[in-house]
Amino acid sequence: MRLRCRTRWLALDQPVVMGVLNVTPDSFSDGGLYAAPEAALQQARRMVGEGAAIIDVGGESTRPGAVMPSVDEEISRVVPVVERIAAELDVVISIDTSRAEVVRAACAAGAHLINDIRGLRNPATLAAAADVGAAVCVMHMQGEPDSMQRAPHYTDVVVEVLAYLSQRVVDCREAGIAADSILIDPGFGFGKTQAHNIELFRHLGRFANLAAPLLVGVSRKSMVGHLTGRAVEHRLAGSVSLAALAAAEGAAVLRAHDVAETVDAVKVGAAMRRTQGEG
Ligand code: 8Y7
Repeated sequence: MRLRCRTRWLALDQPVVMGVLNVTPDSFSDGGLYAAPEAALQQARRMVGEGAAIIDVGGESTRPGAVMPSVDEEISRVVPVVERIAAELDVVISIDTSRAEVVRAACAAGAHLINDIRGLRNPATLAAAADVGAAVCVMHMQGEPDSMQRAPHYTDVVVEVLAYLSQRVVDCREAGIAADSILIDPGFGFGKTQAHNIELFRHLGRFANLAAPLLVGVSRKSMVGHLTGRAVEHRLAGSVSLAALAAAEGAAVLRAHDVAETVDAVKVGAAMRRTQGEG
């Protein structure tokens, strides 16, 4: 099994780790205008050295209350970093964006995959991704980052998220995205209560059996905080535990901040995966 990512193929026979690289001003606050891309590149080098197969570059903070950057601002944050990673590192470059202009600029600079927390619901964004031949990750989110945690509601969260993702895969294909260029993601923490997150995680196997490989992002999230009672800087053990469980349930890509530890965790989880026919 492999994912077609514009000019590259990503092998998914074993689960892989997507390293998180935030290039928002708050993430490199002491860096200044010229130091920021250099600091980001250094972090990308480190994550690739630790075994990341994908680097997810994000120029829009999804923290509730964060101000949306302008399109030009988002492009000026991500493009210099994408160019330098593409020139130097042998890795799939993912862009965390919802904007068509950013898709085009980032892919022209060397990006391969569009990771859109809004599920490429903007038709221009989806068309841009299809145009440039990028792979896509369609994530489920109820609401928008600013308001999504106010009152998440589902009749049956598993059924509803499964149906949404199945439909998005159809929509992506109809828009011209290749069948082997699509990842799906239930979107842990995006318009979900802790009960919803747990319910989704307990049924991950059903998501792993949909038409597209499954991406799971739980690293350092409040879901881990709820389970362990830990503040964000102390969620490593909880995060890698969930990563191992997700790999055992068939997740193909684990999005994580702590790459080295997550690489080990997914090896453990993948080895314990029960395949069809086994008890
Ligand atoms: C996810 C994500 C974030 C996730 C995918 C955080 C950008 C919040 N979470 N993308 N992005 N899946 N596909 O805590 O779960 O990292 S941002």
